[in-house]
Amino acid sequence: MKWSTSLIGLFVCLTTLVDIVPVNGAENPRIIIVGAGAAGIAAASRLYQKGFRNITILEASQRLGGRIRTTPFGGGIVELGAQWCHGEQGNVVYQLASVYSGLLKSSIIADEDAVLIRSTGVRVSEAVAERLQTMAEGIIESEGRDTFDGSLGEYFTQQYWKQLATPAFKDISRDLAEQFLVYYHNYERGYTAYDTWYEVAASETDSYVEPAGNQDIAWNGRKGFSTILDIVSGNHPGTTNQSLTPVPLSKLITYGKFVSSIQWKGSSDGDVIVKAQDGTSYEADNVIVTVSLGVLKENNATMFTPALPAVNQRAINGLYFGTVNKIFVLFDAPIPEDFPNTVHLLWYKSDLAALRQSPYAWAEAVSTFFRIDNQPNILMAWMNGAEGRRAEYLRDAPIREGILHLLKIFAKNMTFGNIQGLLRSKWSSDRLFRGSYSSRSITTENLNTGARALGTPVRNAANEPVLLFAGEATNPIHYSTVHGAIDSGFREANRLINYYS
Ligand SMILES: Cc1cc2nc3c(=O)[nH]c(=O)nc-3n(C[C@H](O)[C@H](O)[C@H](O)COP(=O)(O)OP(=O)(O)OC[C@H]3O[C@@H](n4cnc5c(N)ncnc54)[C@H](O)[C@@H]3O)c2cc1C
Ligand SMILES: *[C@@H]1O[C@H](CO)[C@@H](O)[C@H](O)[C@H]1NC(C)=O
Ligand SMILES: *[C@@H]1O[C@H](CO)[C@@H](O)[C@H](O)[C@H]1NC(C)=O
Ligand SMILES: *[C@@H]1O[C@H](CO)[C@@H](O)[C@H](O)[C@H]1NC(C)=O
Ligand SMILES: CC(=O)N[C@H]1CO[C@H](CO)[C@@H](O)[C@@H]1O
Repeated sequence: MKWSTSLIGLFVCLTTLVDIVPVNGAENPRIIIVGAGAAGIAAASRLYQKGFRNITILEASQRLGGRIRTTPFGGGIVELGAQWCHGEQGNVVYQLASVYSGLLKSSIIADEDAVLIRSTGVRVSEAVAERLQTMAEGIIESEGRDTFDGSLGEYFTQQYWKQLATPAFKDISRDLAEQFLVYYHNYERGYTAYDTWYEVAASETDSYVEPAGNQDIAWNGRKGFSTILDIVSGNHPGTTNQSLTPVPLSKLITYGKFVSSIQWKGSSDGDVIVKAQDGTSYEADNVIVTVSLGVLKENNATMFTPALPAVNQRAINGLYFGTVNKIFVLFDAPIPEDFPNTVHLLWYKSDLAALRQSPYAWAEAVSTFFRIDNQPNILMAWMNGAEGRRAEYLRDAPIREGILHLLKIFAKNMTFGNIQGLLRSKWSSDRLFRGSYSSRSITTENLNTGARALGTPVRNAANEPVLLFAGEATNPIHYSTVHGAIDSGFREANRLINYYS
């Protein structure tokens, strides 16, 4: 770090003014942010608001947003990544976006209860479905998990069969109970991004704290969820918040820079040296790394020189990074009116066995069909687990046939239009992500690590935070979400703001 004490003193005097008078010139600390996803943009914006001007965002792809990936399709947009704002209170996405009228609205999936359909095409009665769902959610949220020494799968199945043995559930057939269990596991592994709940500890050190309020809030407008990036950076048209200076993102971001090496110690002048795969090299006083946990896992051996401290390494190894994918199917006619907003698939054992022997075996990955907001001709399927990950390598044709096969089974009596187009995510095979979002496995707990460990800043000999980590996986209470990513970006920007003040 090249700031002399006198300069720091000067900066202290200026900090009260910087909101209005940005500090310019070479004395500005040079800050590199790796990754232009939600966390990177939030960090850049917070620093910019506080007068930092020498900010460079290195982004490997040619677009901003990362796992916010709003994509034109079917005359409107779909979200290949983040889709819903989950909750209102204590959710920075809601807090920032709800001041603009008409941007957010309750999603159609919040309007009605999910419908369970069995592989005979018969629906489970609403009352029974609700009792089963409430019971299952109760087990997931129960305090007994905390003291259970085993996997979530073991805990859940034990509790589930215990409940089913009680008089309250004596009307539920063994068949239905088994079908529900298989579906619920499939859904849950998509929702929380792991392959099976037997690899997840029942008791988690980092427990997700759910922001209160509606968990299914959708976006209106042409830019969908990516609107939040405009809002965070003061670039949303009609921004009236005078206290937010528009951040010139196109000037700060350099695209096509896959950062392959960060030398955080040992340079002659104490600079951090960041190298991109194309051979270009950058110097900085501080670097905020926001790449996904999947990217960190894959590149850990070569990305940092010297190797990261044990606390960060253990977190990279121990935290889990799972995959969930989406398929959007565009029909030339609206989805039939009888088709519910959310449909969970319940398999009879023999039907599932037949599926596994069929050319559509991959389709076991699908737990749920959703209608999506503002797009009456589009159906969305979620693909979970290892089968869903493998399906990334299939061509579109077998995916399309598999979807039609599922609809023939679960929507027997309904007539869909012709398929006009297919769009799907491939989060695992994409080297810029290597998965969808972070979660916790038994290894996470055994290594006694977590989001805080991953987010521990790396300091040089002078105790300056030279290498900082943001991104959803570093958020101990809001991991796996956009609000978690934004909070983490603000957190690391604040760390530098405090350090320099
Ligand atoms: C299918 C899916 C559904 C989701 N649904 C929701 C939802 O409904 N609601 C919700 O709140 N959240 C949801 N999420 C989670 C949410 O999208 C993420 O938590 C959040 O967007 C992560 O932001 P980030 O900034 O931490 O990381 P990222 O968005 O991954 O940003 C990191 C950036 O770094 C870049 N990069 C990677 N490697 C390098 C490198 N070596 N050098 C330079 N740049 C690099 C990447 O291209 C990327 O732009 C979903 C995610 C997925 C995948
Ligand atoms: C950032 O710092 C570098 C090195 O001191 C300097 O060359 C460059 O002009 C600075 N950029 C801005 C925008 O201040
Ligand atoms: C299809 O069957 C379900 C229940 O089995 C019923 O609710 C729905 O109305 C039927 N739809 C049509 C188009 O017949
Ligand atoms: C305006 O921006 C400031 C700084 O980011 C923030 O604290 C405040 O909540 C914002 N106000 C509104 C109404 O969005
Ligand atoms: C943090 C860390 O070093 N983890 C892994 C890095 O990559 C090598 C090789 O892939 C693994 O063996 C390490 O455990």
